[in-house]
Amino acid sequence: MKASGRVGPRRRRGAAVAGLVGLGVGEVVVAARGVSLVDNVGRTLVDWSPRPLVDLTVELLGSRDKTAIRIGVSAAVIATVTGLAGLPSRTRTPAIAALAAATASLALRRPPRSTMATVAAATAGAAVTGVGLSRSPAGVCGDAALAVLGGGLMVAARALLARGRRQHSKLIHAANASPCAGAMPDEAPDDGAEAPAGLAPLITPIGQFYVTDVNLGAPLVDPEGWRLSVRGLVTRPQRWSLAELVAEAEEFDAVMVCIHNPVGGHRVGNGRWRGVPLRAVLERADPSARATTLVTRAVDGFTASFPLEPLRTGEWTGYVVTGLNGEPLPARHGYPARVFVPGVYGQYTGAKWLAELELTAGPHTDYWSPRGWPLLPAWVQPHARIDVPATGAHAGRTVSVAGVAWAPPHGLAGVEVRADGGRWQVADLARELAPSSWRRWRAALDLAPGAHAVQARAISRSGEVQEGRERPPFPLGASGWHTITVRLSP
Ligand SMILES: Nc1nc2c(c(=O)[nH]1)N[C@H]1C(S)=C(S)[C@@H](COP(=O)(O)O)O[C@H]1N2
Ligand SMILES: [Mo]
Repeated sequence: MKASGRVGPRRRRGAAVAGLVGLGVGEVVVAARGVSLVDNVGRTLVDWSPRPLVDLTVELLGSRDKTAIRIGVSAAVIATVTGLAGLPSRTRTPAIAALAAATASLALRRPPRSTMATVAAATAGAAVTGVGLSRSPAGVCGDAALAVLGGGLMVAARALLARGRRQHSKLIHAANASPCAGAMPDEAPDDGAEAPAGLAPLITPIGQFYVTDVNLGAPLVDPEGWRLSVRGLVTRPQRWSLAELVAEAEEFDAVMVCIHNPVGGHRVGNGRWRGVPLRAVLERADPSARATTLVTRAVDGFTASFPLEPLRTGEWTGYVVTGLNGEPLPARHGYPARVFVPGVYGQYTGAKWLAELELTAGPHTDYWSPRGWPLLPAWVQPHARIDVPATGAHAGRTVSVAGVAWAPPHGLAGVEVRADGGRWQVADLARELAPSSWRRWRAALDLAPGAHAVQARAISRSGEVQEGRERPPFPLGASGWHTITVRLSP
């Protein structure tokens, strides 16, 4: 074999396969510990991405962004291995070792970490890749067989991770079966609305509730050893067990909105939550007079902070949440506990997978602050979304329009609809569950044959009218009126 020189397509193909098999071996080794190298590297790259790139990815890919990141990271590792194929064998081995070390250190940058498993995986992956690169080039069939093996290992690793998640979810339910749960809602929520097909449910089912975070897979927290510590500038530091929190939790209905939610979008969910009021949690710890800021810190290193005063006085109502829709908080939504201040956009509303509440003096640099987002919590803007009818052709002259609208924390005062920039017409509102909850609405519009632009806007109880000017999510949340096109046949 030549020690260096030009790399032919066969050699490149063989190297790509070696990279894939090596990565597959590494993924299987860590998956047993519930970790993925690819996911953790992806998470670090997301951390390092400039905000406009993150915004663009969210806009273009929506909930498929995580799959795209996984594919991108895997492809980058394989491409790097392919690039190393041309090196003389003397330098190739240290280069592969360096690639493995870089992968491991990128994967270990942020908690939660599994150092031993990550190092073992990177080592195993590098060894397999090294062997693969030093063998003489195989034929198409040999490479194809190895590629299938590598792909199979990647799939097996995802299956192991999924099994770990299922076991965790059983653990969650076992830990919350018995008295500490108390999470079943007293009665099914009802707003009296006759819901046409296509209208969002009053309470968003957990499976449809949007998920947004800076991880590629949810951190799985063991409830047994978990404690919520309340520390920093307090006279009585606290350590809450999950059972203690659950025992004091109250039910509340509220909508949670991601600041990336576009006009008319679905990065929003209306939940029936259970949580301990932050005011009570703070009172027990007794913040010192110097404390000005409450930092909510998660096991993934994410933080979101609040000015302390409005939370202490109850001007802003917040909770340490332990339950959603009659169930313990699902892993993806922050099990075992998260902070939620209804009315504040998701990225400011508190940490999921809560590890501690820290009281500090002076402002705190949060996860999003260095990424250019405003420092203070941003408040959800009043918003009306049209769910019905679907854009497209309709028969008849009267079109029934329906949707959901929200204006937390003060509540929704009204929704108005109009066609083709005409007069705003008041919509009927279904019964309100709570001011912070969303409300379903409907209206009938009489329209002539042809195409019409139908719009809706929300008005909050504090007198705020939803802004019609279109703005992107950065920096204060998207604005503009949701507009659909309805076509009436002649
Ligand atoms: N620990 C942690 N908490 C977090 C985040 C995160 O990345 N890590 N993302 C925030 C953002 S941007 C939003 S919109 C909400 C989303 O909550 P959900 O996924 O339960 O809908 O969680 C917030 N809390
Ligand atoms: Mo978000």
